[in-house]
Amino acid sequence: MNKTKNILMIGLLAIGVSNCLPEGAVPTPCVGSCNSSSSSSSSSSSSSSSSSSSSSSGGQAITNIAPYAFVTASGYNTNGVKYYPLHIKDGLLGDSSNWNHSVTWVVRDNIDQSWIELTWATPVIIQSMDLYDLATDHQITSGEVSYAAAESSVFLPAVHFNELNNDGMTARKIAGPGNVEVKSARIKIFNHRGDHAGLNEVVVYGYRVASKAKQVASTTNLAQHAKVTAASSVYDENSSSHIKVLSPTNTPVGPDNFINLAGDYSARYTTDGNPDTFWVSQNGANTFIELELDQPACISKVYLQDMTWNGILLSNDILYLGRFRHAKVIVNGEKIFEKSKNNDNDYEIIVDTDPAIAKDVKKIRIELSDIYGHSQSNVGLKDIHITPCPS
Ligand SMILES: [Ca+2]
Ligand SMILES: [Ca+2]
Repeated sequence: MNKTKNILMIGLLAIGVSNCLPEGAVPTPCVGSCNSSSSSSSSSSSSSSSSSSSSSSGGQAITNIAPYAFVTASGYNTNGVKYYPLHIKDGLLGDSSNWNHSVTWVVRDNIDQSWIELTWATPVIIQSMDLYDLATDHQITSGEVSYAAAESSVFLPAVHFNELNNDGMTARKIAGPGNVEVKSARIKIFNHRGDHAGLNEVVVYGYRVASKAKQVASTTNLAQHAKVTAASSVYDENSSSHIKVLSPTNTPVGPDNFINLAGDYSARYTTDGNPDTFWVSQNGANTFIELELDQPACISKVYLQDMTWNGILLSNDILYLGRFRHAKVIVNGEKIFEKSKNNDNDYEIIVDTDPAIAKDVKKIRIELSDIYGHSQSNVGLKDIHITPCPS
């Protein structure tokens, strides 16, 4: 199976095609020394999905903290479809039957200098990390993970790893820095097999240090450190059975329950800081999205970037979108802050909160209403910016 040809076809097809995953590819058998681990590695053993999600350290539970990291990368494949960096923390795994452009990160150019980095809002403790390779015959064959110390920003000695498991569904475990507080983890690719490389998913076992969790820099966008936990149904939802969900024990399971997260217009894209990606709901005046933080934070403003008038390219048609005049922000399920646009031409709403009330926020629900424009049903958001309270 020629995956390179396949990805080019996907790119051509995907100029606007977004309501289906590419077809035509079949599961590719593992070729070459797929399970080789002949050379030594300083990383720990390679092939088991970790099951830890509830052990504790220092009184804080060890969980997957990847969803609460902001993800940046040296680049991503923009060949028609977009293999965005944030796909490594969406809890979704694509299988080997296609490229799964909406749940994987893929690089195409300068592969062996490529990197992807997870950064947390405040210091974290990391016990270990699971890396899931792309589920294609293209494979990362060596690399390293380096962790930046929270206090000094100096990178700790890197942890080298050899080839990732080529099935894309089996993790390779990488050692963490243990008790040293860090603020980011950078995964670098040194060698690969095939024409592309990337990751299906990254799971990071650790916790954000609770005693320092309020020391958020004023420039931090807390939305980028929040997990999208629920949203109105998504236009053009992608219901492919090729996508698996990482369960709470980080085992790939069936395609249930991933609505609103997979797909090209999913709710994830409101938290990536990228105005070119967006969430489109088809619920009109009942549109909502819910975000969750791993540690309580004080929030002072919620900035909502509306869609533009012009609509978005969908398959061969333009989908003309509605817009919203009114936004309601509900924190921790009880306190409500709201705001209306002054002018229908405004492309944003900034909802101010009361820091005396919104001081220990973990859950943020945003409701959009008073719809106008080209559609009474399809509204959405390009991006969300949540500003922490001044320290
Ligand atoms: Ca993923
Ligand atoms: Ca976005």
